[in-house]
Amino acid sequence: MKYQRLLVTSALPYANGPVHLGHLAGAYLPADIYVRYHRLKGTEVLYICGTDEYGTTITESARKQGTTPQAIADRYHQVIREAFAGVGISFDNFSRTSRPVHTRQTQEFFLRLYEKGLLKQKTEQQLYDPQIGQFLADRQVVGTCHHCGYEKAYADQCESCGKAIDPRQLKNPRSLLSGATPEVRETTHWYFPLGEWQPQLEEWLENKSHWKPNVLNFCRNYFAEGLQDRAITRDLDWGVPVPLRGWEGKVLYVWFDAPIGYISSTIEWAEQIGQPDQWKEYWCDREGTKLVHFIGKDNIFFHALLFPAMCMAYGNYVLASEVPANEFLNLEGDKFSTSRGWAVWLHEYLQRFDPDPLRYYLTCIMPELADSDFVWRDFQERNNAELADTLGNFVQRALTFVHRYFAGQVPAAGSLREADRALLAAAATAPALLGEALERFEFKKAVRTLMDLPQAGNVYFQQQAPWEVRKTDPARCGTILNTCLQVCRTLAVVMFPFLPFAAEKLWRQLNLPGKVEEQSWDKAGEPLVPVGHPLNRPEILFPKIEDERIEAEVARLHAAAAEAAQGEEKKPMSVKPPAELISPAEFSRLDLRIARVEAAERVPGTDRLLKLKINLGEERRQIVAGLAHIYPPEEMVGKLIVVVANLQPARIRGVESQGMLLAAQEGEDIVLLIPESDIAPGAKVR
Ligand code: B3M
Ligand code: ZN
Repeated sequence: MKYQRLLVTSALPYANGPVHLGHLAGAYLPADIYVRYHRLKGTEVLYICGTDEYGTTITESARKQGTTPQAIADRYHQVIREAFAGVGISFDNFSRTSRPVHTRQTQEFFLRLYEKGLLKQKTEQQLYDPQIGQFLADRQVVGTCHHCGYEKAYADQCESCGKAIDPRQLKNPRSLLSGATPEVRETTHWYFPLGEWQPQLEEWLENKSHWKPNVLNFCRNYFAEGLQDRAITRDLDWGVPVPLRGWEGKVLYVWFDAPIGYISSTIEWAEQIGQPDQWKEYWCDREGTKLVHFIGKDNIFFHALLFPAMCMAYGNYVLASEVPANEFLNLEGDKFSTSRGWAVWLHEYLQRFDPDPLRYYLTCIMPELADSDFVWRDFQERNNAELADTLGNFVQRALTFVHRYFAGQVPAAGSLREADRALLAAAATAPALLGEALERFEFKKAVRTLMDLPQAGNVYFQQQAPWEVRKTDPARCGTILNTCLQVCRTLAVVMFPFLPFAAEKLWRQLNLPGKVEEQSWDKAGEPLVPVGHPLNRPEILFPKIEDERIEAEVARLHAAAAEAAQGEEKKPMSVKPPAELISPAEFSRLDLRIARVEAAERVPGTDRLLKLKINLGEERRQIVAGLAHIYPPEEMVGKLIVVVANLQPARIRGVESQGMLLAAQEGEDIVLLIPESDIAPGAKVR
C-alpha cells in the first residue's frame, strides 16, 4: 500500500517522573530509528510526542510531595524533554497535554461525539471521601487486597499480586487523601460505547495480519470477551474539563484526552511552522497518511482499540496503520521499579556516558517479541567489542592509514579485484537490506545487518594487508584504501538512524560536505568519495568503557535499591490515623463480661444476623450479631463469648439486642473473641 506521508508517534510519557531505559527501549528509540531512516529515504515524515500531564498518577505525586499537579508536570516535562534531546530522540514536536491547544482539541473531539449522540450517560456507585467531600479515583484508595492480603493495594490493582481489584471488594479501604473510610455514592458519567464499535474494529483489523502477534492476540482476546462501554469522564479537578453546562467539577478521563494529544501536538507543530492548516494533511487524509504508533505493551488496548474506535466515531481522522508495541525491558534480571529503586534513569545515564553506546546496546537487545534484560556488563562488552573494536576500529584503521601514507588524501582506485568488488557490493546492498528490516520494525536484525559491514571491512583490511602491499605495489594499496573509504562513507549514512552522533562525527572526519542527515539513503551504497579529497584527522569514535565505571553503576543500582527498601521499612504500615486516646476511667465505663451462648438462630430474612440467647451469670439476655455468614447458629451454641453488657439496647431488623458481642474484623474476615480457657459466665473483662 502506497502512502504519501508518514506520521509517527511515541507514547506520551506521564510527566510524573523521569524516563528510564525501559521506556526508551520500548517506545522512543525504535521510533527515532525508524523516523531517521525515513528522513534519509526522503519520506515526508512527522514525528510527534509530548508529555501526558493529567491522570491520577500526577495528582498522587503532587499530594505525596506536597505540591500542585502543575508544578510536578512542569518539572518533569523539562527533565524528560532534555533527556530525550540528550539521547538524540528527534521529535518534530514535543508538546504538553496541559496546554490550551490540547484542551481545545480534546473538548472539540468530545463535543462532536456528544452532538452526534454517540455517548451514553450512566449513573453509578463510586467511592467518595466524606471528610474531604470528593469522589475518589481508584488510585486514591488503598486497602487490603481481596486476592492476596497485601495491605497497601490500590482500588484498581494490587501491586503485590498484580491482579485487578474490584473497588467494592477491597477490604478495610482508606482514602489516601484523608485517611477516612470511603463511602459509596452515586455519580453520573459519560461513557463511550466501545462495544458498539467492535464489528468495525474487527473489520479494520482484518487486513492487519502482519502486525506483531502480541498486539493481534491482545485484541482478539478482547474481542472474544466482548468490548465494554468505557467511562470517559471522572470526578476530579485535574484534567480537561467536560465542556457541558452542569458538568462543572468533572473532567475527561486521561486515556480519552491523551491520544488526542497526538493530534493537538501536530496542530501545535503546524502553528509553529506558520502553516496552521498543515496538520490536517497528516490527520485528515485517510488514504495518504500512514500512522504508526510506537508504544509499550501496556498501552495496546488504548492504541489498537479505544483510540481507533474514538477516531471512527469522530469521523474523519486517520486510523493507525501500524502499532509496533514492544514487550518490556528488565534491568539486571529484575523488573524496572521506581518504588524499589530498581531503575537506570535516562537523564542520569547521560551525565556519565555517551548516548550512542546506549542506543546501540538497547537496539541489540530491543524487546521486540519477548521481554529482554539490560545488563551493565553486556553493555560494556557490546560497546568495547562491537562499537570500539569492530566499527570504530575499521574506520580508524582506514583513516589513519591514509593520513600516514597518502598525506590524508583519498587515493585513486585502479582496477578492482574480486575482494574489492565483494566489499563494495556489501556496501551497495546494505541500505536496501537494512531498510527492509526497518520497514518491518525488525530493529535487532537491522542493527546486526549494519554491523556486518564493518565486520567485513575488518576482514578485508586484514586479508589485503595494505601495510605490506604498500612496499611492493603502491597503486594496489591505493585501491584498497579507496575501497575502505567508500565503505566508511556508506557506513556513516546507514549508521545514522542508530548512532546519529557518531555518524556525524565520522562524516566530519571524512570531511564530506553537508551533514549526514542531509544525505540520501538510496545513494548511501554508492562509491561517492572523490579521488584526491582531503580527509580530516581521525578521532576515536567509540572510547572503551573501563571496568571501574561499570562496577560503579552496578554498585549505584544496588545502593539505590537498598535505600528504597530501608525507606519502605521506616514507613508505617497503615495510613489509618491513630485512634484518639482515652483515660483508664473512660475505659472502665465499659462493662465487659463473659457470657455463654445458650441458643442461636438466624434472624429471618437475613443472611448474616444471628439472634443469640446468652447467660450472663445473674441474668439471661438476647443479643443480635452479624456473624451468621461465618458462624452458623449451631456452631455458636455453648460458646463462651465477650459482650458489652452496658450498651443501650437497640432494635436490629425489628429484633431487640441487649448488648454486643466482641469480634475482630479485618475487611470481610471476622473472628469471635473467646476466653482462652473456661471461666464462669458473668466474669468481668478488663
Ligand atoms: N502516558 C501511559 C504510559 O506512559 C501513557 C501513554 C499515553 S499515550 C497516548 O504508559
Ligand atoms: Zn494482591
